[in-house]
Amino acid sequence: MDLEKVELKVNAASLEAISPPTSTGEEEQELSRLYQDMQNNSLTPLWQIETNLLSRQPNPEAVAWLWKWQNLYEIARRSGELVPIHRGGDRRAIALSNPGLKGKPFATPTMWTAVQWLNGHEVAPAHRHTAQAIRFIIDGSGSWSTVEGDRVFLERGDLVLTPPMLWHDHGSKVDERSIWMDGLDIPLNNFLDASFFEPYPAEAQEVTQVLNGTVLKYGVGQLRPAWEKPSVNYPPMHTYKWAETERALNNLAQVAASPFDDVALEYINPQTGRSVMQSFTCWIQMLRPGIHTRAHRQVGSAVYHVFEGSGETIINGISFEWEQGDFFVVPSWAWHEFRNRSTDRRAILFSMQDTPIIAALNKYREEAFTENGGHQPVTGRFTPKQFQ
Ligand code: GTQ
Ligand code: FE2
Repeated sequence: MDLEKVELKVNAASLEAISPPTSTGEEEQELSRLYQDMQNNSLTPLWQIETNLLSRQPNPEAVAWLWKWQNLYEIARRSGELVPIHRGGDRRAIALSNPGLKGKPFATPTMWTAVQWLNGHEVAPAHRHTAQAIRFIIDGSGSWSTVEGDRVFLERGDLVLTPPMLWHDHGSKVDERSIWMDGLDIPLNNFLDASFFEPYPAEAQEVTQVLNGTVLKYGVGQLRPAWEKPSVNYPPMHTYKWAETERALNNLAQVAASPFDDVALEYINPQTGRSVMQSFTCWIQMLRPGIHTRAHRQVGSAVYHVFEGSGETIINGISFEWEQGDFFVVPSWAWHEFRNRSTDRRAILFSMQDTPIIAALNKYREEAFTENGGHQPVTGRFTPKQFQ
């Protein structure tokens, strides 16, 4: 549990280790000239950085963190008043910026998570990009997303997918504002130097089929229009409606649950069984009243949004108390367990996790916490920043 923080710096001990004890002043001078020449020639000796480079276990820069809904909402609302949506920015999205990531606007090393605010009667203009995207609707009704000509109306709890290079715009014909969570693989996409982006020639796409057509055509999931081929790269439907998701949670709760995550479901492409995006997966989980799960840890990072209820996640021994609307991050290889202290209210968490990319590269590992009945000793409490 105590991750050793090994600093990247020239280590005096290792310098001594490689110079013979009998070394003369002249040899030491030679050696320091050697290191200087390495630096001048853009070279680095492995023997001085190895412990950090090949750490014994993941040593993430991202930290466990919690963002309060009250703050997010207020800041998004004020942005809605002061900041128009225009081409170039395209979206009124405010990114959760992990304090461990040195000012980068990313929630974890692989994932961008933002809160997006759309005023009534606004349009967030159409564009497409190689970054893979999802949105999970938090509040407001009457707004829509059009993905590749399919327009879907958005309600609380819906998951909307924007696979790579599909045109998408969001808009509204009602007075009420809409607010949702955005999840994209922007940091991974940029790390791999794979970013392409194109604005659409018009503000919004033309709608090319019946409204909510994607849901009508594919929403049941277990049946496919017989004349179509299975959709392999990403799911055939762009939207997973909350009513279906909730039904699945309630059904699963009658049958089985995970000791680590309680009643947890992964959104999948029903035609392949795979995650909705290649670079990250989405989960919905219900923590039943009174549940306290066992701790475990995995390679890969996760961002959670509290869709409903309140509770606690203990991450590496620190208690993170959350309530509806909050967001929190679990970094790679961090012990974590969930608790719903309420005796009568369920808690529901939506999350995005970078497991698919980790697993695809054969880097996935997980471990259960076996001591103390599977529960970590709590050594502290996270104090969230409160909006002033
Ligand atoms: O809604 O299309 O948070 O393209 C970042 C980039 C949202 C979007 C974001 C995007 C979008
Ligand atoms: Fe986009």
